[in-house]
Amino acid sequence: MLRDFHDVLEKAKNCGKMTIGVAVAQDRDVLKALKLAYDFGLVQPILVGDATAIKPLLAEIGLPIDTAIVDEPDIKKAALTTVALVHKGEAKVLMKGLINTSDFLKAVLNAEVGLRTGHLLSHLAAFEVPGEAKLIFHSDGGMNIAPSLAEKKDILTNAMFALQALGVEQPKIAVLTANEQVSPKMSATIDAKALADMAAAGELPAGVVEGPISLDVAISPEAAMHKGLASKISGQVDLFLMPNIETGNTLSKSLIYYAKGKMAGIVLGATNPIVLTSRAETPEGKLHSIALACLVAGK
Ligand code: COD
Repeated sequence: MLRDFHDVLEKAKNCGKMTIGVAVAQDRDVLKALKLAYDFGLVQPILVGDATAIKPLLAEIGLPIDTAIVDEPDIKKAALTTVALVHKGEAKVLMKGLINTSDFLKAVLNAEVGLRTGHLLSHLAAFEVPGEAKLIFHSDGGMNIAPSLAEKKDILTNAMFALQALGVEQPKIAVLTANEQVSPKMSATIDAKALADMAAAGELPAGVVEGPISLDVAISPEAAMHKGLASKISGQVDLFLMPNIETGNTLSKSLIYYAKGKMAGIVLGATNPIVLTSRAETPEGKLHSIALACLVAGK
Protein backbone atom coordinates (compact mmCIF):
# COMPACT_ATOMS: atom_id res chain seq x y z
CA MET A 1 0.00 0.00 0.00
CA LEU A 2 1.26 3.48 -0.83
CA ARG A 3 0.55 5.60 2.25
CA ASP A 4 1.81 8.91 0.89
CA PHE A 5 4.09 10.54 -1.67
CA HIS A 6 7.11 9.79 0.49
CA ASP A 7 6.38 6.10 -0.22
CA VAL A 8 6.07 6.85 -3.94
CA LEU A 9 9.46 8.61 -3.96
CA GLU A 10 11.18 5.84 -2.01
CA LYS A 11 9.78 3.16 -4.37
CA ALA A 12 10.57 5.19 -7.50
CA LYS A 13 14.24 5.42 -6.44
CA ASN A 14 14.52 1.66 -7.11
CA CYS A 15 13.48 2.08 -10.75
CA GLY A 16 16.80 3.65 -11.78
CA LYS A 17 17.34 6.93 -13.60
CA MET A 18 14.97 7.52 -16.54
CA THR A 19 15.40 9.94 -19.41
CA ILE A 20 12.59 12.49 -19.31
CA GLY A 21 11.69 14.75 -22.23
CA VAL A 22 10.27 18.06 -21.01
CA ALA A 23 8.05 20.04 -23.38
CA VAL A 24 8.43 23.84 -23.04
CA ALA A 25 10.91 23.65 -20.19
CA GLN A 26 11.51 27.40 -19.67
CA ASP A 27 9.76 27.49 -16.31
CA ARG A 28 11.37 27.92 -12.88
CA ASP A 29 9.01 25.50 -11.07
CA VAL A 30 9.35 22.80 -13.74
CA LEU A 31 13.16 23.07 -13.57
CA LYS A 32 13.10 23.11 -9.74
CA ALA A 33 11.03 19.89 -9.82
CA LEU A 34 13.50 18.34 -12.26
CA LYS A 35 16.41 19.35 -9.99
CA LEU A 36 14.67 17.60 -7.06
CA ALA A 37 13.99 14.52 -9.22
CA TYR A 38 17.59 14.56 -10.52
CA ASP A 39 18.95 14.70 -6.97
CA PHE A 40 16.71 11.76 -6.00
CA GLY A 41 18.28 9.82 -8.89
CA LEU A 42 14.95 9.54 -10.73
CA VAL A 43 15.59 11.34 -14.01
CA GLN A 44 18.03 12.58 -16.63
CA PRO A 45 16.25 15.51 -18.35
CA ILE A 46 16.19 16.55 -21.99
CA LEU A 47 14.83 20.09 -21.98
CA VAL A 48 12.95 21.25 -25.07
CA GLY A 49 12.04 24.92 -25.40
CA ASP A 50 13.52 28.39 -25.61
CA ALA A 51 17.23 27.78 -24.94
CA THR A 52 17.94 31.47 -24.24
CA ALA A 53 15.42 31.33 -21.37
CA ILE A 54 16.38 27.84 -20.15
CA LYS A 55 20.19 28.27 -19.96
CA PRO A 56 20.34 31.00 -17.27
CA LEU A 57 17.81 29.07 -15.16
CA LEU A 58 20.00 25.93 -15.12
CA ALA A 59 22.73 27.66 -13.10
CA GLU A 60 20.25 29.50 -10.89
CA ILE A 61 18.44 26.27 -9.99
CA GLY A 62 21.51 24.06 -9.78
CA LEU A 63 20.84 21.61 -12.60
CA PRO A 64 24.05 20.46 -14.35
CA ILE A 65 25.16 23.10 -16.84
CA ASP A 66 25.58 20.39 -19.50
CA THR A 67 21.93 19.22 -19.23
CA ALA A 68 20.67 18.43 -22.77
CA ILE A 69 18.67 21.28 -24.33
CA VAL A 70 16.82 21.20 -27.65
CA ASP A 71 16.20 24.79 -28.77
CA GLU A 72 12.63 25.31 -30.02
CA PRO A 73 11.13 28.65 -28.97
CA ASP A 74 7.72 27.97 -30.58
CA ILE A 75 5.48 26.38 -27.94
CA LYS A 76 3.43 24.01 -30.11
CA LYS A 77 6.51 22.94 -32.09
CA ALA A 78 8.39 22.34 -28.83
CA ALA A 79 5.59 20.02 -27.66
CA LEU A 80 5.72 18.07 -30.93
CA THR A 81 9.53 17.89 -30.84
CA THR A 82 9.45 16.49 -27.30
CA VAL A 83 6.75 13.95 -28.13
CA ALA A 84 8.82 12.90 -31.18
CA LEU A 85 11.87 12.36 -28.93
CA VAL A 86 9.83 9.96 -26.81
CA HIS A 87 8.33 8.34 -29.92
CA LYS A 88 11.88 7.66 -31.20
CA GLY A 89 12.91 6.16 -27.84
CA GLU A 90 15.32 8.96 -26.93
CA ALA A 91 13.35 9.63 -23.73
CA LYS A 92 11.36 7.16 -21.67
CA VAL A 93 9.02 9.59 -19.88
CA LEU A 94 7.30 12.72 -21.26
CA MET A 95 6.58 15.79 -19.12
CA LYS A 96 4.43 18.87 -19.72
CA GLY A 97 6.12 22.20 -19.04
CA LEU A 98 4.86 25.74 -19.66
CA ILE A 99 2.13 24.87 -22.17
CA ASN A 100 -1.62 24.53 -21.79
CA THR A 101 -2.94 21.00 -21.28
CA SER A 102 -5.02 20.86 -24.43
CA ASP A 103 -2.13 21.88 -26.74
CA PHE A 104 0.18 19.44 -24.97
CA LEU A 105 -2.31 16.56 -25.31
CA LYS A 106 -2.92 17.36 -28.98
CA ALA A 107 0.83 16.82 -29.55
CA VAL A 108 0.65 13.54 -27.59
CA LEU A 109 -2.21 12.41 -29.86
CA ASN A 110 -0.48 13.56 -33.08
CA ALA A 111 -1.03 10.91 -35.76
CA GLU A 112 2.63 10.84 -36.97
CA VAL A 113 4.88 11.40 -33.94
CA GLY A 114 2.39 10.93 -31.09
CA LEU A 115 2.29 8.27 -28.41
CA ARG A 116 -0.97 6.53 -29.24
CA THR A 117 -1.32 2.79 -28.74
CA GLY A 118 -4.81 2.22 -30.13
CA HIS A 119 -6.14 2.37 -26.55
CA LEU A 120 -7.85 5.34 -24.95
CA LEU A 121 -5.48 7.70 -23.13
CA SER A 122 -6.68 8.91 -19.74
CA HIS A 123 -5.53 11.00 -16.81
CA LEU A 124 -4.89 9.50 -13.39
CA ALA A 125 -4.56 11.74 -10.35
CA ALA A 126 -3.17 10.65 -6.98
CA PHE A 127 -3.92 12.53 -3.76
CA GLU A 128 -2.32 12.63 -0.34
CA VAL A 129 -5.02 14.04 1.94
CA PRO A 130 -4.32 14.97 5.57
CA GLY A 131 -5.91 12.40 7.90
CA GLU A 132 -6.19 9.68 5.23
CA ALA A 133 -4.19 6.48 5.69
CA LYS A 134 -3.36 5.90 2.03
CA LEU A 135 -3.10 7.65 -1.32
CA ILE A 136 -6.40 7.93 -3.15
CA PHE A 137 -6.75 8.07 -6.92
CA HIS A 138 -9.18 9.81 -9.30
CA SER A 139 -9.79 9.35 -13.03
CA ASP A 140 -10.46 11.12 -15.32
CA GLY A 141 -10.39 14.74 -14.23
CA GLY A 142 -7.78 15.83 -16.78
CA MET A 143 -8.20 14.50 -20.31
CA ASN A 144 -11.49 12.88 -21.37
CA ILE A 145 -14.21 15.50 -21.23
CA ALA A 146 -17.52 13.60 -21.32
CA PRO A 147 -16.66 9.91 -21.65
CA SER A 148 -19.13 7.40 -23.09
CA LEU A 149 -19.72 4.10 -21.30
CA ALA A 150 -17.14 2.39 -23.53
CA GLU A 151 -14.64 5.16 -22.75
CA LYS A 152 -15.37 4.89 -19.01
CA LYS A 153 -14.59 1.18 -19.26
CA ASP A 154 -11.22 2.04 -20.89
CA ILE A 155 -10.51 4.75 -18.28
CA LEU A 156 -11.26 2.26 -15.52
CA THR A 157 -9.11 -0.44 -17.13
CA ASN A 158 -6.15 1.96 -17.53
CA ALA A 159 -6.44 3.07 -13.90
CA MET A 160 -6.86 -0.45 -12.51
CA PHE A 161 -3.75 -1.70 -14.32
CA ALA A 162 -1.80 1.33 -13.09
CA LEU A 163 -2.93 0.73 -9.50
CA GLN A 164 -1.90 -2.91 -9.79
CA ALA A 165 1.52 -1.75 -11.06
CA LEU A 166 1.69 0.46 -7.95
CA GLY A 167 1.05 -2.55 -5.71
CA VAL A 168 -2.72 -2.23 -5.15
CA GLU A 169 -3.63 -5.74 -6.31
CA GLN A 170 -7.40 -5.63 -5.68
CA PRO A 171 -8.28 -1.93 -5.98
CA LYS A 172 -11.57 -0.81 -4.46
CA ILE A 173 -13.36 1.45 -6.90
CA ALA A 174 -16.29 3.83 -6.50
CA VAL A 175 -18.03 4.81 -9.75
CA LEU A 176 -19.19 8.22 -8.59
CA THR A 177 -22.69 9.55 -9.13
CA ALA A 178 -25.02 11.88 -7.24
CA ASN A 179 -26.93 9.03 -5.55
CA GLU A 180 -27.25 5.25 -5.43
CA GLN A 181 -30.41 4.74 -7.51
CA VAL A 182 -30.25 3.94 -11.20
CA SER A 183 -32.29 6.62 -12.93
CA PRO A 184 -32.87 7.22 -16.65
CA LYS A 185 -32.73 10.95 -15.83
CA MET A 186 -29.10 10.61 -14.69
CA SER A 187 -27.11 8.76 -17.34
CA ALA A 188 -24.09 8.53 -15.02
CA THR A 189 -26.07 6.14 -12.80
CA ILE A 190 -26.86 3.87 -15.75
CA ASP A 191 -23.17 3.80 -16.77
CA ALA A 192 -22.12 3.16 -13.16
CA LYS A 193 -24.42 0.15 -12.87
CA ALA A 194 -23.17 -1.16 -16.23
CA LEU A 195 -19.53 -0.86 -15.08
CA ALA A 196 -20.24 -2.62 -11.77
CA ASP A 197 -21.97 -5.39 -13.76
CA MET A 198 -18.97 -5.66 -16.11
CA ALA A 199 -16.64 -6.04 -13.11
CA ALA A 200 -18.92 -8.70 -11.60
CA ALA A 201 -18.86 -10.56 -14.95
CA GLY A 202 -15.04 -10.53 -14.96
CA GLU A 203 -14.79 -8.08 -17.88
CA LEU A 204 -12.49 -5.69 -15.98
CA PRO A 205 -9.11 -6.24 -14.28
CA ALA A 206 -9.16 -7.64 -10.73
CA GLY A 207 -10.74 -5.37 -8.15
CA VAL A 208 -14.04 -4.47 -6.48
CA VAL A 209 -16.17 -2.00 -8.45
CA GLU A 210 -19.28 -0.41 -6.88
CA GLY A 211 -21.69 2.01 -8.47
CA PRO A 212 -23.77 4.03 -8.66
CA ILE A 213 -22.36 5.41 -5.41
CA SER A 214 -22.21 8.98 -4.08
CA LEU A 215 -19.13 10.54 -2.52
CA ASP A 216 -20.38 10.48 1.10
CA VAL A 217 -21.28 6.79 0.98
CA ALA A 218 -17.96 5.97 -0.72
CA ILE A 219 -15.95 7.84 1.93
CA SER A 220 -17.94 7.22 5.12
CA PRO A 221 -19.24 3.88 6.46
CA GLU A 222 -21.38 5.97 8.84
CA ALA A 223 -23.06 7.69 5.90
CA ALA A 224 -23.63 4.31 4.24
CA MET A 225 -25.17 2.97 7.46
CA HIS A 226 -27.45 6.00 7.92
CA LYS A 227 -28.67 5.61 4.34
CA GLY A 228 -29.18 1.88 4.92
CA LEU A 229 -26.77 0.95 2.15
CA ALA A 230 -24.53 -2.11 2.17
CA SER A 231 -21.13 -1.35 0.67
CA LYS A 232 -18.00 -3.50 0.58
CA ILE A 233 -15.77 -0.53 -0.17
CA SER A 234 -17.14 2.35 1.92
CA GLY A 235 -14.27 4.03 3.79
CA GLN A 236 -11.62 2.06 1.87
CA VAL A 237 -11.86 3.38 -1.70
CA ASP A 238 -8.61 3.41 -3.71
CA LEU A 239 -9.99 4.89 -6.93
CA PHE A 240 -12.90 7.19 -7.72
CA LEU A 241 -14.12 7.00 -11.32
CA MET A 242 -15.53 10.36 -12.42
CA PRO A 243 -18.68 10.79 -14.51
CA ASN A 244 -17.06 13.70 -16.39
CA ILE A 245 -14.06 16.05 -16.40
CA GLU A 246 -15.83 18.81 -14.45
CA THR A 247 -16.54 16.52 -11.49
CA GLY A 248 -12.96 15.26 -11.49
CA ASN A 249 -11.44 18.68 -11.83
CA THR A 250 -13.67 20.22 -9.14
CA LEU A 251 -13.13 17.37 -6.68
CA SER A 252 -9.36 17.56 -7.23
CA LYS A 253 -9.27 21.29 -6.60
CA SER A 254 -11.51 20.90 -3.51
CA LEU A 255 -9.06 18.40 -2.07
CA ILE A 256 -6.12 20.68 -2.78
CA TYR A 257 -7.55 24.04 -1.77
CA TYR A 258 -10.02 23.11 1.03
CA ALA A 259 -8.55 19.88 2.40
CA LYS A 260 -4.89 20.93 1.88
CA GLY A 261 -4.24 17.76 -0.11
CA LYS A 262 -1.27 17.19 -2.40
CA MET A 263 -1.79 15.95 -5.94
CA ALA A 264 0.21 14.14 -8.61
CA GLY A 265 -0.97 13.55 -12.17
CA ILE A 266 -0.03 11.27 -15.06
CA VAL A 267 -1.53 10.15 -18.37
CA LEU A 268 -2.06 6.42 -18.93
CA GLY A 269 -2.67 4.35 -22.06
CA ALA A 270 0.11 5.90 -24.18
CA THR A 271 3.28 4.14 -25.31
CA ASN A 272 5.15 5.88 -22.46
CA PRO A 273 4.14 7.43 -19.14
CA ILE A 274 3.35 11.12 -19.27
CA VAL A 275 3.70 13.63 -16.43
CA LEU A 276 0.77 16.02 -16.62
CA THR A 277 0.49 18.59 -13.87
CA SER A 278 -1.11 21.99 -13.71
CA ARG A 279 1.19 24.92 -14.45
CA ALA A 280 0.18 26.24 -11.00
CA GLU A 281 1.46 23.07 -9.27
CA THR A 282 4.41 23.52 -6.88
CA PRO A 283 7.84 22.00 -7.66
CA GLU A 284 7.17 19.42 -4.93
CA GLY A 285 3.85 18.47 -6.59
CA LYS A 286 5.54 18.15 -9.96
CA LEU A 287 8.24 15.98 -8.33
CA HIS A 288 5.54 13.62 -7.02
CA SER A 289 4.05 13.33 -10.51
CA ILE A 290 7.49 12.54 -11.97
CA ALA A 291 7.98 9.84 -9.31
CA LEU A 292 4.56 8.34 -10.04
CA ALA A 293 5.32 8.24 -13.79
CA CYS A 294 8.71 6.62 -13.11
CA LEU A 295 7.03 3.98 -10.94
CA VAL A 296 4.47 3.16 -13.63
CA ALA A 297 7.19 3.20 -16.34
CA GLY A 298 9.49 1.03 -14.25
CA LYS A 299 6.97 -1.83 -14.11
N1 COD B 1 -7.26 8.74 -26.24
C1 COD B 1 -6.91 8.32 -27.48
N2 COD B 1 -7.20 9.02 -28.59
C2 COD B 1 -7.88 10.17 -28.45
C3 COD B 1 -8.29 10.67 -27.18
C4 COD B 1 -7.95 9.89 -26.05
N3 COD B 1 -8.28 10.26 -24.81
N4 COD B 1 -8.94 11.85 -27.36
C5 COD B 1 -8.94 12.07 -28.69
N5 COD B 1 -8.31 11.07 -29.33
C6 COD B 1 -8.08 10.92 -30.78
C7 COD B 1 -9.38 10.85 -31.54
O1 COD B 1 -9.80 9.52 -31.71
C8 COD B 1 -8.98 11.47 -32.88
O2 COD B 1 -8.35 10.52 -33.70
C9 COD B 1 -7.93 12.51 -32.49
O3 COD B 1 -7.42 12.10 -31.23
C10 COD B 1 -8.52 13.90 -32.39
O4 COD B 1 -9.71 13.78 -31.61
P1 COD B 1 -10.57 15.04 -31.13
O5 COD B 1 -10.75 15.98 -32.29
O6 COD B 1 -11.78 14.55 -30.42
O7 COD B 1 -9.63 15.60 -30.05
P2 COD B 1 -8.90 16.98 -29.88
O8 COD B 1 -7.51 16.90 -30.44
O9 COD B 1 -9.74 18.14 -30.30
O10 COD B 1 -8.85 17.01 -28.26
C11 COD B 1 -8.29 15.99 -27.52
C12 COD B 1 -7.97 16.61 -26.16
C13 COD B 1 -7.42 15.54 -25.24
C14 COD B 1 -6.93 17.71 -26.37
C15 COD B 1 -9.30 17.21 -25.59
O11 COD B 1 -10.17 16.17 -25.28
C16 COD B 1 -9.09 18.12 -24.41
O12 COD B 1 -8.77 19.30 -24.57
N6 COD B 1 -9.30 17.58 -23.18
C17 COD B 1 -9.28 18.36 -21.97
C18 COD B 1 -7.88 18.70 -21.58
C19 COD B 1 -7.82 19.79 -20.55
O13 COD B 1 -8.03 20.95 -20.88
N7 COD B 1 -7.51 19.44 -19.31
C20 COD B 1 -7.23 20.38 -18.27
C21 COD B 1 -8.41 20.84 -17.57
S1 COD B 1 -9.07 19.64 -16.53
